[in-house]
Amino acid sequence: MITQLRCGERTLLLERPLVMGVVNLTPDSFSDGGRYLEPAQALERALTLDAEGAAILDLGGESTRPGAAPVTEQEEIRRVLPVLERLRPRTRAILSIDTSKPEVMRAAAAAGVDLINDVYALRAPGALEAAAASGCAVCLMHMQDEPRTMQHAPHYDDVVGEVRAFLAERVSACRAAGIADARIVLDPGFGFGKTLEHNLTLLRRLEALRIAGLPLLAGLSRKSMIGALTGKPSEARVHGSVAAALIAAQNGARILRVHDVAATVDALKVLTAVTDGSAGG
Ligand code: HH2
Repeated sequence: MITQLRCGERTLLLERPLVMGVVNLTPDSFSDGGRYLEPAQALERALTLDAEGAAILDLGGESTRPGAAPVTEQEEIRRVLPVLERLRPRTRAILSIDTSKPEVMRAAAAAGVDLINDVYALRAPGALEAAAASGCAVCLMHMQDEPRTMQHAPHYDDVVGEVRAFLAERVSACRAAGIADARIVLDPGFGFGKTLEHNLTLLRRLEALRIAGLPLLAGLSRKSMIGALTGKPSEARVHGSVAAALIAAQNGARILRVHDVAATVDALKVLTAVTDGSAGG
């Protein structure tokens, strides 16, 4: 298994599961939309998540929730860049940009971002080239359909096999574009064109998605599957989300994308203490 992720000039060690904290700079994200729209508020939020132990801070200027309104390149850059520029000199955390647009990737890379997190897995025209040229690490996520319609009628004959085949194809496309395996992270895309059953199957069989030893990322935090299982609204899904993150880590995920960083970091400390000790008996 690959335990070092190359992010430009930097290396992220993935020997143990790490937390990626979500900073949404959007008016309409499903769990925290509109709360951190001003650059100063967003910066403060990012620094709080950093202090809580996030190894990666993921900044997003476009919501991908079902039915969310699309955002132009210029608007996305306007939302994200001022925060990135102020954040870069103030943290050692890996900075990630959650985007699918090549122009945004280029602007973010110039501002010092280390990782490109793309829910379209670099399928937009020019995205592969922009990511390759950036030197950044990339996260390739599976999505069936597109955000506007993805939850209408998700269907798979074999959800694990199909997600795996998609990710394998995207890894090949990255390699052909000059992105080395040491720069790639894979993500099944929980909630992106999936029913509750599909999500549970993917979580149960996460390890089957490891392709060429590449590290896996899981984003389960506050998602509707947690709501379906607990009956709670998004702001009250912390406990369910921590449980899901822990299961994902036990099943092989090395990066957990979460809103509730402090709680997840504590839970992972407990898990890591148990798994680290297991080798010595
Ligand atoms: N989920 C969301 C956004 N980006 N990126 C990856 N790699 N994996 C995920 O599961 C993932 C993601 C959706 O969550 P959130 O950012 O909270 O909401 P929104 O898209 O509405 O901003």
